[in-house]
Amino acid sequence: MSLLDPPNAATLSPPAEPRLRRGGDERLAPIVAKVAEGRRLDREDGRLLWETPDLHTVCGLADLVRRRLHGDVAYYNVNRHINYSNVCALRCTFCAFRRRRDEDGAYEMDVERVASEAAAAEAAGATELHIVGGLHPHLPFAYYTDMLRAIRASAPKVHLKAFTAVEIVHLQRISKRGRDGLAGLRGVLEDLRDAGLGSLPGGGAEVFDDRVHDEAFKGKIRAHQWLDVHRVAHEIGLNSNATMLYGHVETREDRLTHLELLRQEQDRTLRPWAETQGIDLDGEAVVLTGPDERYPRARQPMPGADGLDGGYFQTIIPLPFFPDASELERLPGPSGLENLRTLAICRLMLDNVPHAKAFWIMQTLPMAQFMLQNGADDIDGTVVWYDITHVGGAGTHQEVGVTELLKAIREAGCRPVERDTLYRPVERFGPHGIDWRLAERES
Ligand code: V47
Repeated sequence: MSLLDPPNAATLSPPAEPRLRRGGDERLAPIVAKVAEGRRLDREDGRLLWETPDLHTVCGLADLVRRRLHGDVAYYNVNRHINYSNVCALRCTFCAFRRRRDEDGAYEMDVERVASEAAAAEAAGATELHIVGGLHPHLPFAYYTDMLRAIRASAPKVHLKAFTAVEIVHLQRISKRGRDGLAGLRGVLEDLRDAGLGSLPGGGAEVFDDRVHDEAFKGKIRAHQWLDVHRVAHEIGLNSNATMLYGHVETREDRLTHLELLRQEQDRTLRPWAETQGIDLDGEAVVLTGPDERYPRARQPMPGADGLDGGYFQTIIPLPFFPDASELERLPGPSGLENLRTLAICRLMLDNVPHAKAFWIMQTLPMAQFMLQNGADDIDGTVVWYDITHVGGAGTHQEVGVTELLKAIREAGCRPVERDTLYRPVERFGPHGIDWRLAERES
């Protein structure tokens, strides 16, 4: 084996029982005991996880629960992002993507262009399109449903993960259902689903706090509206993701509130399923990260599982704030250690969300690789074009091939598994690795 060969995942030792390392922060002992037993961490625990200098133990615990959930598997996917327009009526101070309609660099794609990009993505083997844009003041609701239908026609197999909750509320308004409350929201989501929408991405959540909202993204939807959109999406059978944008004007306390609100919502969603699975609830809490004996049947929800009527949050994606070219350029953005700790704490506090994603485009591939050993089980995909942030001066063209993703995952001591958007394993066949089908799940 040359020094450049990645180590074999099988050479890594299996997860140890959680314990405090010698010289570790003794205050963490009760948290270690809770993780060992699969009991929920509370807000005080969260505070300590942020405060302690013993990052080693924090990351070790996150790695342990990640291994309980996923063993040595690390997920990636073959995807493309399409940002159909950067024109946006909002003025979020952290955003360097938005343009006014009359501003240099403003663009909007017509439906044909989006459909042809989708066809090219499918022809290149992508299983997923991630489609988002700004709140365009003039495009009508029909543009969005036409776009989905046109993609369905030009790329019938690809999964459409599209529109943040912020866009969905905008669509509710422009389709004149703003006054119909949750029924109006449901109508919009049903129309989009019927036109081809497959799931919702996690964007637009930022940080669930009113002060931060007013300072950094005034005019955007508030926490309860973001949660309403995802709840209704789940009710009509769509899965979704959740993000947390951190490292700007929020406090660590605000981040804990954000995670608690997501956790509460997911408890509510998953409780009937957990009861069907005989999962031993921790009071009202559905904890998926405990020791094996707490899960007589399935440990994790899968689409269409017994007792599961609709969708749920699949993955938490902590997004580190990048100040470059935004109105908050004066801020430094989070450090590497803060990124690592935030990921680990997300993994530990969000014990009822099956996956934690280190989005390599924002974390960088070397950091995402490291995160696979500290709580993350997913590094997202091949992406190709990414417009929202430009990390370290990167251009919009950011592509890593599957070979590079595989190498990064193996080097981290993990076993790469290609997934579709719903975390079902994908199998490639044919001469160029472009054809794909869903694989049988390992038991
Ligand atoms: O909502 C905007 C964030 C998000 C900046 O669901 C910024 O699988 C950092 O949600 N610095 C969009 N972040 C990205 C997103 C996402 C990405 C990958 C996968 C998934 C998924 C979702 O990007 C926005 C906002 O929170 N963002 N500006 C910035 N300067």
